[in-house]
Amino acid sequence: MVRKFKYNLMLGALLFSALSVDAQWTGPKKKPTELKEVKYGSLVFANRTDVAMEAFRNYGLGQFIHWGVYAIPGNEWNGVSARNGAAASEWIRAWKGPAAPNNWATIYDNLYKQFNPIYFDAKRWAKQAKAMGAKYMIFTTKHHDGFALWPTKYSPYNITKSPYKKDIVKEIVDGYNAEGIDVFLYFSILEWNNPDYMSKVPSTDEEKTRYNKFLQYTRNQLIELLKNYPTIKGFWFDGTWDQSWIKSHEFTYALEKELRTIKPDLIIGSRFRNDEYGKRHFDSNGVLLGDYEQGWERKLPEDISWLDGNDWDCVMTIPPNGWGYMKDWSGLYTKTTDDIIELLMKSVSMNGNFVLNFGPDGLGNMHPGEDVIAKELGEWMKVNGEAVHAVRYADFPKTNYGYYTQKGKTLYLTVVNRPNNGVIRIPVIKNSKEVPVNALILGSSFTDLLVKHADIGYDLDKNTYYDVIIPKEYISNRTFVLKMQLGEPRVNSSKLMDAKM
Ligand code: JFZ
Repeated sequence: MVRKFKYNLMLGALLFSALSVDAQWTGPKKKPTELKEVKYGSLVFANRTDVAMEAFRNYGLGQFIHWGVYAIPGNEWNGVSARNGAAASEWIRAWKGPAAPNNWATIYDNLYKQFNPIYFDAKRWAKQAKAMGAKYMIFTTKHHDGFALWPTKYSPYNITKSPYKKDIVKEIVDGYNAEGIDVFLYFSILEWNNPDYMSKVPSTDEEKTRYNKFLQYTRNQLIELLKNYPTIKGFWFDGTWDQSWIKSHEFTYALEKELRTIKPDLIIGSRFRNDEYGKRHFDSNGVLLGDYEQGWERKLPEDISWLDGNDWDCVMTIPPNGWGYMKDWSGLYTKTTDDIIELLMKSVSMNGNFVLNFGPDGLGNMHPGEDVIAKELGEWMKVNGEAVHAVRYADFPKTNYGYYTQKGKTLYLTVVNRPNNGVIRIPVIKNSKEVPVNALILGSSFTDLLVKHADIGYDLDKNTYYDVIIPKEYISNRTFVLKMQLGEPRVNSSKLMDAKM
């Protein structure tokens, strides 16, 4: 028993270290020292400039929803928590360790017979997402457990066999589209309970036949999704790290090509496939494999230079790591609305989309903690959304006050750290033709702040400084946004100072 438990812990450690190997793609990039011939590399090659991709760049904020039969247990079973035995709440089928029920996988694989989310109303979720300021959403059509939330022709393990019966993916797509929100479909390649699936490279003839069947099944389902839901904007792939898939580079290359032929403006992230050397996310020459970097999961780049000009998204949980419904949030650090706002602004300030995850329960309601965050974030977005949507990186030196974003001649500074002296001192790069000329605080009556050239001269890099004065009377209890217009510099200081202040 003890030995078995240790073994399971080891398995868990192995799993986590495998995942942290995955996470290597999310640091600054190391350029390959020599170029290789890559046959199964990128199918995109240049940053796309079509309408769909431009829309992607303008989203700013998105919503992720992880929903499936794992919502029924909500990370526990008969009052016993799976916290120490499962990698995450939506991973509960893989629950190991002494607390896991006997025959747990069998129990889990029968949960669909109880899946009946009587309170599910896609329109209500979509309205909430819209009020929160989300411009796109990503929905789990099928997670690692293999249960399809749409009536797929290619597997009996789907929503029509549940008491709910109706096509949830269709309800989501229609409900969100009606609110003007674009929909992306999350799709896990790997399946835990599919007899044709295997994680290792198939070696015997029998295995090869079986795995080929699995590959065809995957292709059929993806084409089916594109046909059933023609308004979707893209796929968000997952579960692509197993050797079986990695060694299928010829197949996955052809499949990506086929999907892009069916829908030329389809958006696919870098988590779909790898090149013939097994390099994932980026090929062996460092070229992005897809339309955007899809590796920023629960973490953010530190600097825009880490991104090499690529588009990207950051997907983020509210609890530490739980994507599906987690009934019990106690004893965990769950992110606050302020945390979320900061992560959002850090993302958009580096041209990324921030996608906040929700894990609704088995009846179709969001977790009460998620409802609170959606409401508070929505209130903030209502006032400050213009600093989030359709903005770009602003080429101003990094500042400790917060995060810049820019839209044409408008510069936004989301102030996370309000200075005690009321002076927001903005460094402007040497010879810049664009400096702040006026400023207001979004959502306040302070519409004409004092903006002046800081009379401290140039620093040794010949940068100069502009001061925006925040009135003492302005009471802020949350991050606020300075909106500034950029214009020609009117002053020319000749002073020189020693140190940056
Ligand atoms: C995957 C899933 O296993 C998880 O359940 C959830 O759906 C999430 C969005 O995606 O988890 C991962 C995948 C990749 C990494 C970490 C967790 N990674 O690259 O570090």
